[in-house]
Amino acid sequence: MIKQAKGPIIYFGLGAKHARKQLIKVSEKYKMPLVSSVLAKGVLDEDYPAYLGSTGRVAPKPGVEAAMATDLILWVGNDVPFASLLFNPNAKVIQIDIESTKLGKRRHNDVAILADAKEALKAIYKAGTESKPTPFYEACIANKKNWTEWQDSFKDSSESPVRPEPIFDVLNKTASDKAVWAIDVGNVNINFERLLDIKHTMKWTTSGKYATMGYGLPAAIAAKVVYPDRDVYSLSGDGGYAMLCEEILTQVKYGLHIINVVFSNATLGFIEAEQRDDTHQPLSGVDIPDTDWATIGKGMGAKAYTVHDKAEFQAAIDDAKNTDLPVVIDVKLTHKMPFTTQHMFIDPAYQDQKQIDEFVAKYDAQAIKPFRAFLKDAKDAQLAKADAKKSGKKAK
Ligand SMILES: Cc1cc2nc3c(=O)[nH]c(=O)nc-3n(C[C@H](O)[C@H](O)[C@H](O)COP(=O)(O)OP(=O)(O)OC[C@H]3O[C@@H](n4cnc5c(N)ncnc54)[C@H](O)[C@@H]3O)c2cc1C
Ligand SMILES: Cc1ncc(C[n+]2csc(CCOP(=O)(O)OP(=O)(O)O)c2C)c(N)n1
Ligand SMILES: [Mg+2]
Repeated sequence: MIKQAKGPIIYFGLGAKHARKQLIKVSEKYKMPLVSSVLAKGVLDEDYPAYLGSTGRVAPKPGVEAAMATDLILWVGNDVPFASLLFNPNAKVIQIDIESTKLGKRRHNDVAILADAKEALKAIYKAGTESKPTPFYEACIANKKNWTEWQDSFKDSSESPVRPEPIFDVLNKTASDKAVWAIDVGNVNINFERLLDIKHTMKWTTSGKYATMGYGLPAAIAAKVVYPDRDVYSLSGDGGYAMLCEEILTQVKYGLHIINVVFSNATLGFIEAEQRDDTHQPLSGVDIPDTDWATIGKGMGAKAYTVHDKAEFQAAIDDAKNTDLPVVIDVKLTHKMPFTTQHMFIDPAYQDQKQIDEFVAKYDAQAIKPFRAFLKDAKDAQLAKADAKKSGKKAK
């Protein structure tokens, strides 16, 4: 089945976290790009070219588009609740899970394999001969490159209030390879998912199944207690932070040097974007007061900073090295929201030009190309190569 497919992918979850090498070997041998659940971010290094990230509302564009274009999914140790909505409904599924109740639970499968992910992947690796790269495979890799370059183009943006990209650029450059990230619930899930260059040696957590706001601070406390020698960060929106900010007291009481970053945009942003952009309702109950989180943090005994741009954030991170206290960094963030990659307007082949123009202007998306364009380029390149080979043979 894998050999016959035009665009096979591997869709893995936390059940494959001990099978990093096998995922890569199967992907390379059969030329299958990799898409993961959100929680399985970090099983592979972010810069592995065929790893396209996750799929779903918080996911980056390459994973979402590959999931809609694939015709065969090798589904490994993955139990994403809404997965049936995220893929081409006609794609075939080969599912591997260690629990029989998970086989077919989220979506029909064509082949069910009750096995450990690592053992099953080893067997699949051995069973076949190497595949040549398909246009689908090449298009997925080109799509990821385009998306990464587009995101990177905002790293040094001087827009005010500051965008998330410059802040994540500092975190990517300063965090150690052993960093532990405790992520609250909101737009920070989207930004972390898309912008944090994870290494498989790092650890991270969020409230995956229940999406509980306020999770970031307590999770960071647990992380620092379990891993006292690793650098630990909590990343929260201002709404999530407000829910359990008193946990700074616990960090002070137990002398836990945690870097707590608050992304202050004076709104419950994730919900504001759902109301306005996804379901087109009037906004309701989302605005929250802009609050001086640094003063509150200082009041509780932390070292605290308010920052407005990349240089101030860098200075705060540098200065935080000089203290053993918990640290609060209140980032006064832009009100702009990341767009959901499930509702993009970027493809003139089937979308209205007026909507495309509005979308592109709103999100500075001029440099983003739709997956269809990469697929066409890859197909044309393979045809041209085949033609050149034929005419070369004739000339001989
Ligand atoms: C605000 C917010 C938004 C979110 N949006 C998204 C989104 O857009 N997309 C998304 O993907 N997620 C999203 N999530 C997370 C999502 O809800 C799920 O919690 C998560 O994706 C589940 O990940 P998982 O299936 O890898 O892990 P789990 O739920 O832990 O499932 C692991 C699976 O692996 C199996 N397994 C365990 N061990 C083995 C083994 N040795 N071999 C084989 N199988 C094994 C288990 O039986 C299980 O079926 C979001 C979360 C939040 C907070
Ligand atoms: C306890 C709880 N209440 C409500 C929600 C619904 N919800 C999900 S994200 C979100 C807004 C998050 O706002 P904020 O922390 O300010 O982050 P932002 O999206 O603005 O970056 C809300 C209300 C939730 N997930 N958990
Ligand atoms: Mg907010």
